[in-house]
Amino acid sequence: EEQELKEKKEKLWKLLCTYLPCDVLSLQKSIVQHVEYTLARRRYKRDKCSFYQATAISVRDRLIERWTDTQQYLSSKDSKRVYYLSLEYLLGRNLQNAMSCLALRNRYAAALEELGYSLEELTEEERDPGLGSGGLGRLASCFLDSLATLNFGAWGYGLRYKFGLFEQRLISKAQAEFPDFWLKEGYPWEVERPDVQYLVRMYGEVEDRVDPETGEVKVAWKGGEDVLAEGFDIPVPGFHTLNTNNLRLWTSKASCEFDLGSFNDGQYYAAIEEKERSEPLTSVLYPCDNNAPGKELRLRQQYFFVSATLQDILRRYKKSPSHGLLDLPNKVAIQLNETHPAIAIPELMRLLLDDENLCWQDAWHIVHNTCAYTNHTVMPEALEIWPLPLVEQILPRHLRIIYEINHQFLSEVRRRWPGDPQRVARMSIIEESEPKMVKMAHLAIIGCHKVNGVAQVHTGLLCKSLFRDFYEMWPEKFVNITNGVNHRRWMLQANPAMSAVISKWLGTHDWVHDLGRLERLKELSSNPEFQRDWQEMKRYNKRKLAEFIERTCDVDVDADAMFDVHVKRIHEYKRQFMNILGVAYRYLRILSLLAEEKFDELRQVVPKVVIFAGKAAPNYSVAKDVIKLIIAIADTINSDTRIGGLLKVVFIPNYNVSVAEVIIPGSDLSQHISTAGFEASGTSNMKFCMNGSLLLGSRDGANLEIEQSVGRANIFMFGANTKEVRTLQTTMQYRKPQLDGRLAHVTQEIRSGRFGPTSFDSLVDSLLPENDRYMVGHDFGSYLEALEVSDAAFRKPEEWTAKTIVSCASMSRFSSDRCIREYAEKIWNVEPHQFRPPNKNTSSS
Ligand code: GL2
Repeated sequence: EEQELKEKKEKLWKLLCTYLPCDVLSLQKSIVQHVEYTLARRRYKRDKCSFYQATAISVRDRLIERWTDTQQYLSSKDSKRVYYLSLEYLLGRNLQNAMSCLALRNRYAAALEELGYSLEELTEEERDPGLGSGGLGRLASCFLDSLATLNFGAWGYGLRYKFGLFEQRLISKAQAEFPDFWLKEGYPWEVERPDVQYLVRMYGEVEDRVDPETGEVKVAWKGGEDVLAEGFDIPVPGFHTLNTNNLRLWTSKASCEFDLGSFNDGQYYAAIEEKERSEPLTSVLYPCDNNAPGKELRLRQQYFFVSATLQDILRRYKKSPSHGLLDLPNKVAIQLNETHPAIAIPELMRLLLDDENLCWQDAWHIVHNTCAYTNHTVMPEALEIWPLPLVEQILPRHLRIIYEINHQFLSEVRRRWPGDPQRVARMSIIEESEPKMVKMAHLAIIGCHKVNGVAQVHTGLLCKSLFRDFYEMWPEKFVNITNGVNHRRWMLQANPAMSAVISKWLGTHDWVHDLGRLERLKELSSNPEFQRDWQEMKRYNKRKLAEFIERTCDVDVDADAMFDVHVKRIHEYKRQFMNILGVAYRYLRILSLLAEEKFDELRQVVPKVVIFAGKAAPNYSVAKDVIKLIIAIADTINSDTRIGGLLKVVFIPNYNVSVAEVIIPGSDLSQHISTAGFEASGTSNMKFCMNGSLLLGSRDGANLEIEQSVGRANIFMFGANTKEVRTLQTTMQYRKPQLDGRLAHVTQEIRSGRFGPTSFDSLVDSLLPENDRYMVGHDFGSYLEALEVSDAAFRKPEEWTAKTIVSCASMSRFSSDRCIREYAEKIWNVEPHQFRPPNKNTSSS
């Protein structure tokens, strides 16, 4: 009997150990069942939202099995894990990505078709989780995708902001912000983990305690407030591999340890209110891009995030009985995405010293060899510094640790450079200002074994100027890893038409795994038939974008015009202002050609649609003025019937990942025109090139490396380089060059009310040489010339098409796969481990 029972059990387990079936009928069943049982909706009611959610949950079911298996497999391998700590992620929509990863896209599309839905329409139901403000957050998401695809055991950690980056609407010709409650309909991709909770303490005071036995002084952190962190997990699938990683996002909850004393005093409501105070901690994402807001809540968010994450990492690590803490750096790599999570350095020290009772040297060895820091900006206003009194108030124990780190570090500096007090002051973590400030970048550099910049020129600036003292001290600590993007999202998913053409002409899909395979397209770049396919594909994408523009901006644009795109956060250094001034110049020139009846020259004008999109931080008034100016100029131009279809200008509202997926494939030319030395890398430049759009770029960030890859003939570069900008910044103060005549004319027209009643005085005044920090005046002439060169190139369709093909085919270096391999080798020292189940049915892939 016992034997029989055992056999029965084994049979049952075998049955249960099979992956969920993935034939079309089973997918349909699972969708309909989720509509009925998970969502409790009527299955016959046609309701896109429910069907989207049910489909998402059905896909998630299939991810979960791989996800739990991957985690178990990696634990059994005892392989080193990577933890990516980022306060921001811009995941984009997940439905199509997950289906493609599972290789089930076609089957789901067929299943839905028979149920009366198209995959495309359901895709539109998904809201973007806007948990980031710009390129840094999107980069983190590309990294998660590549980590899973390349079979690295890696977890992302972040915060589950209740309100993501605000929704931008254009009201009264200006930006208006609305809360983005992305969780309104629930987020079907996440799994709540009520069993994963940690207490995070803030405030309180520290006390020195002498151990009566050893005489050793121990620091105790007492009092303060506890907040509860609870995890929500989102599976991160790899593409065509079973490996599925995890993104764990923390939400703050009231800690359940109520003050019983207050209850008994009849203070029931007061006690609950007090505890509820912790709820707002993860309510909102700070919307500033490349700017450190310096708010108390932000520091609390950062610490809350870091503390919960490190407790979670240590708990997982300690689960294995063979793991001694000193071995942590061999099993765990922690990557700090910017300094936002840099408080991890003293927090990990605290956990090791106070909770694990390690000595300082051991704790420091562990922290230093486990953590690494990526810098994403050299802009002073983006470098995080915290008022020391604030740190002392919220994190008194950490301040003590920071003092000790600084003390030991500065002793080393003094030993290396005796008699150089200025150097000591420059390198200190504490800035001796009033009030004193804590420099998070210094803390991160000192506490980490590697520091990396995100493009060659950017890393060069870190070593030569921003962190020069540190580079002199530890040259081997600094490495460059140029950014990359996930080409599977930005080509395969966003541009299926192009992917089909590429696969057809290469005769294989293998480029999806290895972007280097695209190189073979270069030989075909002048083949007339290939060119025809390519041009048709571009026109198709442009028509889709034109429809989108009609829907969102109510402007009718001609898909045969050149689509010239400038989309990114609105920032002075990104110089959308320069672009719109150039647009105004083009308009005025067309008008003067018309007035002078120069019809031959008019025929030479390339019809153009200039497309802007991007959000301005709500309190960044200059950036909001730039949006107003763009809208004012667009209105004037679009309603001027004299110029016919020669020029149109649109500002597409609420730029986000999904909007980018429509805009980028439909562009001919894209602008990346930051002042040299300000854009650390830029990543949309890579996405545009991958989609057969040519770059018009300044000599900044990754533009320079893109130029090397695509060749000078296939990119339009202009303006001062970083070195020249540096010199100009000092000389312009007293040399005051004359404003370019064309620029002077445009600004005069703006002031005179040609583009509406607002004179935009403060914007226009910013062009005066003494104010022109971003060199708009200096670069304007060469900018216009680059535009002319691009116009001339566009007039020759075959040559233009060949350029776009070569440019796309040269992008292999800019895949996030390459980038992740470099991190793995240069910083993390990790190997991939691919999970292959021994006895599961894996027919789905
Ligand atoms: C940024 C840089 O500005 C941008 O140039 C870079 O491409 C990304 C990713 O490395 O990081 N830094 C930053 O704070 N934001 C960025 O986009 N928000």
